[in-house]
Amino acid sequence: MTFINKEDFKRDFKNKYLQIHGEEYTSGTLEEKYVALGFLVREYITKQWIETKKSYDKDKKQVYYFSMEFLLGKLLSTSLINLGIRECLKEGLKELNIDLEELEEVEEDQGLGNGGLGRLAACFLDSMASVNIIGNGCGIRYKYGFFRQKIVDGYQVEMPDHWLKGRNVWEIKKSNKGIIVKFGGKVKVDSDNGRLIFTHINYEPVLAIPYDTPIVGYKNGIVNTLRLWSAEPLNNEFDYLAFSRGEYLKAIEYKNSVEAISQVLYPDDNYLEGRVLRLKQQYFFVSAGIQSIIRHFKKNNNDIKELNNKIAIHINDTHPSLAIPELMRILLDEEGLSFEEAFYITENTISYTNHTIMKEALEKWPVDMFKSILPRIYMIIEELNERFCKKLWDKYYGEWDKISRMAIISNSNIHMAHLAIVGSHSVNGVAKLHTEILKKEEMKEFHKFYNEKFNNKTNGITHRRWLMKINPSLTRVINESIGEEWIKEPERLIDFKDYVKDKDIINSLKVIKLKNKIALSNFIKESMNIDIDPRSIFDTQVKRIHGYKRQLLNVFNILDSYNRIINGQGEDIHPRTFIFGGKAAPGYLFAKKIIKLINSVAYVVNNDKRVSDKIKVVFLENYRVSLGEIIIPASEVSEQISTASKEASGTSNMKFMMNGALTIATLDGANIEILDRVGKENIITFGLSAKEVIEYYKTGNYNSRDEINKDNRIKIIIDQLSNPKFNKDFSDFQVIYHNLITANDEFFVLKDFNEYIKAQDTINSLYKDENRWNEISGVNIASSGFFSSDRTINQYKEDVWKV
Ligand code: 26Q
Repeated sequence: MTFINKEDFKRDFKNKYLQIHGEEYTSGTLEEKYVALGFLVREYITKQWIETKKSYDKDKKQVYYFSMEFLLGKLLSTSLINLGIRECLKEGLKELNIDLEELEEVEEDQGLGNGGLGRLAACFLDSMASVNIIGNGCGIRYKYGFFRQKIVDGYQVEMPDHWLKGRNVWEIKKSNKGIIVKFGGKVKVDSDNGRLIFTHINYEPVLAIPYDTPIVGYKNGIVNTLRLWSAEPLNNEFDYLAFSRGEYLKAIEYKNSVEAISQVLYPDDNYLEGRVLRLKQQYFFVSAGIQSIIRHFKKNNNDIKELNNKIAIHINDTHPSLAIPELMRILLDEEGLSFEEAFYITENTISYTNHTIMKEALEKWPVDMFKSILPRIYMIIEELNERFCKKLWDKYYGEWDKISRMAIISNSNIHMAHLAIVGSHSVNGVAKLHTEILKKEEMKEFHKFYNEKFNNKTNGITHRRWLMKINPSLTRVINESIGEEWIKEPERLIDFKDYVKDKDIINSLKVIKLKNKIALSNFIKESMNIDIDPRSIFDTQVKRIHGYKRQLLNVFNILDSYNRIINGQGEDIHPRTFIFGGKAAPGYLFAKKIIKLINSVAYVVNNDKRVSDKIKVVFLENYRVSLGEIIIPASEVSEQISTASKEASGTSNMKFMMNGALTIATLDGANIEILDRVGKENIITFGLSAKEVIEYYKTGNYNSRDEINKDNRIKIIIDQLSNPKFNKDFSDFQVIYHNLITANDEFFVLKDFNEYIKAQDTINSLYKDENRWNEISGVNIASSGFFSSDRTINQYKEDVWKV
């Protein structure tokens, strides 16, 4: 029962095609058909969008999710699934000789994010709409998303992602809802009857124009909004400069400097580069977002002091933490509240998620730079800092070191995490272990001071995309055994556990996995011309390339297997295909060398007849949401091997599990909670614990050379790094060598090597019993419901947003 039937749809489609392209659909290209279908679907969505907006009860609390990144991927098929009309449209199109899946392929990925944090924001939007929260996204409409990766001679090459070159059928530009954001200039201070009045003068105005994208809830009639802001020059300003004073070049400079703000997504993750433009991006979207929230709020409410009861603003990491002083600014300078009143409202409106404990990722801005770009915001931060330090003085009188460690401003830097903690009522980590480390290590002094603010919200993923969309055959088998209730209540997937010993189910799981593996093999054959054996174990590590994620450890296992096979000791090694994907930050040399190393090893291994029926290695270029959607359902081993304590949560671990892969994991991030759910027989864990890693860092008692001396296998592998067979350019892997030896192997690759190899051997022996393997696979699927982002969002809703 839906709002459209096949015949009406066919008529609508033909009309839409005619209206847009001025021709009959029969002669059109795939692109033209995609565009017509996209606009038609948007029209269907718009009816529900308007209904949703009308139904906003002005007493009901609204959530705004602020994020520098939203990694949506493609929207057509998930929107159709959520509308409940995908099957109907598919059949209708088929009768018009059009293949829906071919059209879905045409859509560009919306890649406005780096990795986990950006994809999490996208999963959260889907879940908010699906669990009936009025939840809006707020971010930046980057003209260029995350770069496209090409592999040339084994090296990563970055190309621009011009994702808007075709037509974006989803966004709607709201030209009449522009907002002015002010940069630079000075603050004039006057006194009016003892009250200070702050006026921002001589600033550079930037016009923020919103583009709205509909976010469709699952079969509930709800359509929320993702609002992305684009920076434009203020027209009259441009004209004025250009034509009345003839300062043509100045006008062009102004235009360029403004447009630069929403030009490109910064491609760093878990690493901070303190660029002026990045700071401008942050203030730009936060200021536009907060101003528009207040404007909308005041339409329905006359008491600004009610703000925190009607609005919850969530900040995705510290990147949007200027929301705190920006909201303060509006409450102080525009609404005339006292500092205490403004702070009370701000603190109770804003909540903050931390995604990392890596020191090099913690944001800080030099005071001088900050002051010149955001003079009024700086004054507010200064005052927040003074008041906060005063509280610290009262409590910790005499402990000056502690006070300076906790201050928002210290050593001429503004510490954004401190600002975020002080200015919000909730601070959460993204997995149990991560939250514990925040409380006991990284933020322990803040945790002592603000005990009640800290809480855990283990991440999740939307099962609508990461199971229903990408693995329809598995979805069918689940539905046929336990019914469809799990779709609305994903934790009911656990009912599937009763079926995992069933012969027919085990057989179906086998058949489905093989089918998905064949599809991936075909994709690899077409895109890289490499033949892989669908009967081999598909072992996958796809994620950003980073030292702490330890792709290097994975490579060491491959080299060790290679050496064993060549020495005639590889009988127990089951044929395996090692699949990699992921991008390195363009300035992160070590990560780029890891990519080169994987490709060099792939070249040697894939071309050596002695091992080619046992191991294959492929690095798939340009890993992105839509590539993950092909790789994940075809994978059998999920590599989650970060140095314990470093991966805040991980979310690909959840995606693989939900599609029946077995996890080989360190006790890090959400891996621990996967273990808790599946039980130790159904996951393979190895390596140092977080406690041990932290202890080594504290004592400095680790020496990587000891590991090399102890273990001849490691010695051989390290020698291979400089063997011309792997390494035509001798200097190529010096950075890796240096990292392991001179820099004392900061991520404990060598320390965990032996246990990792043993864990890999366990996989080889488990795989021998196909039935047992698939039973474990079934347990993983059945236990994955907890990791639906619907659960996560409901927890935020209850504990943090109080909607
Ligand atoms: C900061 C300053 C300047 C330029 C870039 C950045 C920047 C950009 C992106 C810093 C960090 C990121 C992304 C971080 C990220 O994706 N973290 C991951 O978040 C996931 C969702 O919570 C977790 O599952 C992962 O463990 C965590 O690594």
